[in-house]
Formats: sequence, structure tokens, C-alpha cells
Amino acid sequence: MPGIYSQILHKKREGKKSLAILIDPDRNKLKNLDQIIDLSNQHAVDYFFIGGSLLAEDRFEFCIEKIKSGSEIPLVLFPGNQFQIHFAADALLFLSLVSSRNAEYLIGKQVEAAMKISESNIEVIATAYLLIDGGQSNTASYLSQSLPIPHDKVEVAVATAVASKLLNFQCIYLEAGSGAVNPVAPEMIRAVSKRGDLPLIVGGGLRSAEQLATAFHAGADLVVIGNAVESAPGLISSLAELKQTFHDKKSKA
Ligand code: 1GP
Repeated sequence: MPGIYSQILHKKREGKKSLAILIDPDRNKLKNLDQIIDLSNQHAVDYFFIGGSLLAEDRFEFCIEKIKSGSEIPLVLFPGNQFQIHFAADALLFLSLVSSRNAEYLIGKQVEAAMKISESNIEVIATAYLLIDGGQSNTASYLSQSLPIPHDKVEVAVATAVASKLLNFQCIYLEAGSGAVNPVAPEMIRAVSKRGDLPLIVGGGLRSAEQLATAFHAGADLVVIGNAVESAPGLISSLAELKQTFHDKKSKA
């Protein structure tokens, strides 16, 4: 099986979009996990992401086992800290918070986790992580003590993405924050996607198939949805259907 990053790159080159469902391993957020796994299997969701900024009651290990035993969908670590690393996963987004000026989240946490990761066989995907203002304060920004990029400062996001490409990151991740009031604006997604050939991941505050379509049309290659699916797992079918109609239209064009 090709690595996760090769898959993502291949899909990007073919103009295919991907959907990832984010599982937050906080006990309070897991009441629908079985249903989410079943529906994701039925509707061929592309990836599970797992991770959270702050876990009130950590069920990380439990979630990994549950997903791995219930599904063959690739599981990608999206760690909120260096403790959310587990080698049963298929890949790890090795995130650097490049929108920040806090060295701890640009390189400090990565140094702490580096030896453990390099001694494993897990696939590592170097990911430039940009926090974008999603209209309310968010946990990631608070914990990392860093300001998000203002939602309308498209040129700052573009320059940050271009610098990340020059630094040889493999993916760009535009993050409006979990539960954001405003998802990343399509203008910003469009401008970042135009300037680079790196796979573009977008997440935060997306709640409907229409918003997913907007993000895909603007140039997102992979969209991540957490909260909306957690509270209404049935949404997975309309998200997957939208992705499919998007591909069908594209192949007819
Ligand atoms: C992943 O933080 C997001 O990038 C998830 O945000 O929970 O708002 O979908 P939501």
C-alpha cells in the first residue's frame, strides 16, 4: 500500500478531493464514536484524524484501538501535544505552528518528541500549521500563546505558506480552530492553493456539505471535520455524497 502522503499527493494531482473525520479523544466527545466509524466505513471516508488541543478525560489509546479494530480507513495522528503519539496509527502529521512566533510550538515540542518518533516506523508528514482567526478565541491559540493570522490577511497566509514550501514542508494546513464561528475564507484558501503545489488541508468550523463544497472549490485538497460530525454523525453521508458529486462533475468536465 502506498504511504499516506503519496496517496494524498496522487489524489491532488488527479484533482480528487479527500474528507477526513476528526476524532477528539476526549471522553466527553465520544458518545457517537461507534456510529461515526460505521458511517465512515459505509461512505468511504478517506481518513480518520485523531487528536485534540486539550483533553479533559483522555481516551486516546481507547480511540486508537476502537478505530483500528472497526475500520480500515487510514488513521492519521493530528497531535495536540507530544503525548498524542501512537505507533498503531498509519501516519503522523508532524506539525509546526508556523503562524506563531512562539518557538516552543515552532520547534520546541517537536524536539521533545523527535527521538521517540524517529525510532518508530510511523510515516511522518512534515506539516506547516497555520492558525487563522475563526471569529472567536480558541484553545489552540490560547495554549500556544500565539496570535492567529487575521481572517482577511490573505497575503500573510500566502507568504507563510510560500515560506513553508521553501523550508520543505510537505503539506499546508489552514486551521480556523475547532468550533470556529467562521471557517477559513474561500479567498484565503484560493490564494494559498494558487501559490503552491503542496497539498492543502483545511479545517475548523465547517458544518455542512455546502461549506465543504466551498472549501473544495476554493482549492482545499483535504477537508477535516470534527464537531459537526461528532454531534450529528448522519452528516457523514451528505458530506461523502457532496465529495462524490464534486468528482463526478469534474470527470464530466
Ligand atoms: C480540524 O480543528 C478542526 O482542523 C476541526 O474543527 O471540530 O470545528 O470541525 P471542527
